[in-house]
Amino acid sequence: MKTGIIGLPQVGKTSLFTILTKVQVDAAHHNPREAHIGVAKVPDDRLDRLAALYNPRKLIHASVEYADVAAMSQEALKDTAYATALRNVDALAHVVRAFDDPAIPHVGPIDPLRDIKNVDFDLMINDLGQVEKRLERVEKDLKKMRGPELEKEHELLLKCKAQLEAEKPLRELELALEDRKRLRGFMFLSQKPMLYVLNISESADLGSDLAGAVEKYKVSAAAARPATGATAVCGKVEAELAEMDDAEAAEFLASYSLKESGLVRLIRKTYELLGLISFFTVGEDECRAWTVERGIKAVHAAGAIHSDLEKHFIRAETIHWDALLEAGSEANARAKGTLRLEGKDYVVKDGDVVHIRHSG
Ligand SMILES: Nc1nc2c(ncn2[C@@H]2O[C@H](COP(=O)(O)OP(=O)(O)OP(=O)(O)O)[C@@H](O)[C@H]2O)c(=O)[nH]1
Ligand SMILES: [Mg+2]
Repeated sequence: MKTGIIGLPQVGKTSLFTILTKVQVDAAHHNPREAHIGVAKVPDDRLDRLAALYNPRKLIHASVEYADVAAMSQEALKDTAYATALRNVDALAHVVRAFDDPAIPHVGPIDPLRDIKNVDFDLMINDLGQVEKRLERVEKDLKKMRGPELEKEHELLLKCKAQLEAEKPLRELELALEDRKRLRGFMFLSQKPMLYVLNISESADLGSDLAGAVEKYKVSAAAARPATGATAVCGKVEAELAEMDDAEAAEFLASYSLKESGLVRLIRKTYELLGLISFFTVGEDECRAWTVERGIKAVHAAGAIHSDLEKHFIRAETIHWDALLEAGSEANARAKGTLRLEGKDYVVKDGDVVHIRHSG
């Protein structure tokens, strides 16, 4: 699962990418049409607290992948390499300029909602081009020979076309599973989940400025649409934070009356938007977060750990992370009856601690 960091020129995409993934970008020696790829650790206080209980030799957090792509424009989207890099991501994080800085040019006055609409529009135009190209082909083929599958595709493409012409992104189209499969190969840009990331100015009251930014810049309505979210960061402060050790960072955050870095929220939001959850495995050897899709059944979650565990699955010993902390140990939890034995079809919850019993 990969999230593409997109946005207009000079809004802070690469800065954010670097802070998130610690991957240094050498702009001078890089083809701007290619994406940089990096991995960010998903901060998880629940896992940290479990680790404090087990004191494991290894502690492994979940991770999410980010891709930093060149600035968005109609022109850039015409470039096949650029469009392909974008199509290959699973979600988009659109970094929107909301910070003041006369030294960094921007297209006109600072207006996040305008930028959001413009970039969304460019994505939809690109999809519309794809749809029209395919429609032309399908209509030609239909003239030669009618077939039920082709007719269904035709109908679906017309639906997409109408949606895009109404300036609505494809992610808002309600589709049956079959139709979603039919569209999969197109990797439409406006169908991907979208997170708007407001990059705001540094201020003395950054805590409440971050909390209020989505509202202040009138992005709440846009963010409330299906498969869409919004959050705010302050790139400048995050860059300073990235240079500090944990104790310094905590003090620095407190001085801005912040509980956590904006980046932590950004990563968590990305995770949510991608429909991902974490479950944990714990022990003295290793405490680890595993990433799975929301709604996954225990037997398939076991497969995320190892395919043998899925094949030879018997039961999943399960307890929610906070119940385990409260009990103090698995033995206590078993005695209290809070450690449950779940079968194959149990739907794993975010924050479950799972131990797979298997016959392998
Ligand atoms: N004041 C201020 N400047 C920032 C912030 N974030 C980035 N910048 C500056 O803006 C400039 C562009 O930052 P980048 O991170 O390269 O932006 P980008 O979106 O990757 O730019 P392109 O890839 O060229 O489109 C740099 O000079 C940064 O130092 C911020 O939060 N506040
Ligand atoms: Mg950049």
